[in-house]
Amino acid sequence: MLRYLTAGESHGRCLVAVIEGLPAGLKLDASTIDADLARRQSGYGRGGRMAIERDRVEFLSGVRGGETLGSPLAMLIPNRDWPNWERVMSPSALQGAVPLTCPRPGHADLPGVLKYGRSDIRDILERASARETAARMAVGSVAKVLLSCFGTEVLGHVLAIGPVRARPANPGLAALRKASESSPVRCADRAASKRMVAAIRAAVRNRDTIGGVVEVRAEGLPVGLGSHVHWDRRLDGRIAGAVVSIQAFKGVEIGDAFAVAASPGSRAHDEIFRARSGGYTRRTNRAGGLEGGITNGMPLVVRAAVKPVSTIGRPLSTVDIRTGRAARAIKERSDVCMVPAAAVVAEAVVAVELARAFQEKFGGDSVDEMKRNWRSWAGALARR
Ligand code: EPS
Repeated sequence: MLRYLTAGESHGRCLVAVIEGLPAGLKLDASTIDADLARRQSGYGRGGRMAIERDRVEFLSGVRGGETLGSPLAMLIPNRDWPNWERVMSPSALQGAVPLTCPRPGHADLPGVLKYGRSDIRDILERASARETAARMAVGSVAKVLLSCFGTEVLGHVLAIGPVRARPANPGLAALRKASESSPVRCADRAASKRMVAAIRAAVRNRDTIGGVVEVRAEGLPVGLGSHVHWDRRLDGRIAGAVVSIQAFKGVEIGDAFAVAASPGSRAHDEIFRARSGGYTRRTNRAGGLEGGITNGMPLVVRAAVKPVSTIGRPLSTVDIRTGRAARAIKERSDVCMVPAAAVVAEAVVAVELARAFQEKFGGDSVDEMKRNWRSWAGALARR
């Protein structure tokens, strides 16, 4: 089974990711992963930290001569900010670390200190921080390399920032990639991109933060990934769980879920037709590529809501956990908007879930074995 863990604090020495269950023979080059790490760092609205970090991955194990071995793949991403934090984040005696005691509403600060019995909020925020998504991005990047062996591509882009929404369009993945990757906010609609940048500027002026909506699309998926038979094998549930597990994500829909909830059944589903080339096809994709937790051969469409960053320049009311008195929340260096980064992190976690589903369906200890099983499945489907 493909699975992974990450370790690392935001201002600690480094981030680490370990992936287990990758097939042998996957061609991996650190530069591919570094390119995705750079995508995650870009986007209008990021704070001062991104000027410090230049995320790069180092393979610690699991790769030899540019190919995976089937053994655990361990990756390390150094934190360039570490020298500035060595004293505050030291694993041994702390020197000059002032405890943070005013929790931010919306952050893990308060439930975290209560749950873990801590008196310094830093003990919570360091791991709750979205810095951890750099490690998840590296894992997702490897998953995308595996998916590309089977002609599957995944892309995250931005649909809305604050009140500004992109015009609905579905130009296909290649055109969507070109347009969104050249936008400062990762949005394929150029006019909306400009208004999104203006909305972020307004948030900066107001010393506020701003959230948005991202979308992940995957094309080239075979029919039959996931399963209807058990709740934890339904691919829609796994994808939704993975997406809302990303820092600051609060909501998710698959296909046109929320619009469909307001439609009659006769306009909620995707009618089935015989394809000219054999097999089956649809003229709509309201289900977003999944029926009964199983891929149906249509593109996967996942959208998600990202809340505004909870570190706000004009802090909200809170209670000081040391004194019990009313106070203002912590104001640390942070991002004003991280929705463009959130889109690529969502892409990464969806890619991981899809790669897991591929591995379950096509098995195999090597990429070649997986490919044989995949081709045989495609042949069997063509005869249905
Ligand atoms: C974050 C706060 C900021 C962000 C950080 C997430 O960092 P700092 O506190 O060092 O200014 O830049 O995101 C990253 C470092 C990153 O790589 O995405 C937070 O509190 O969640």
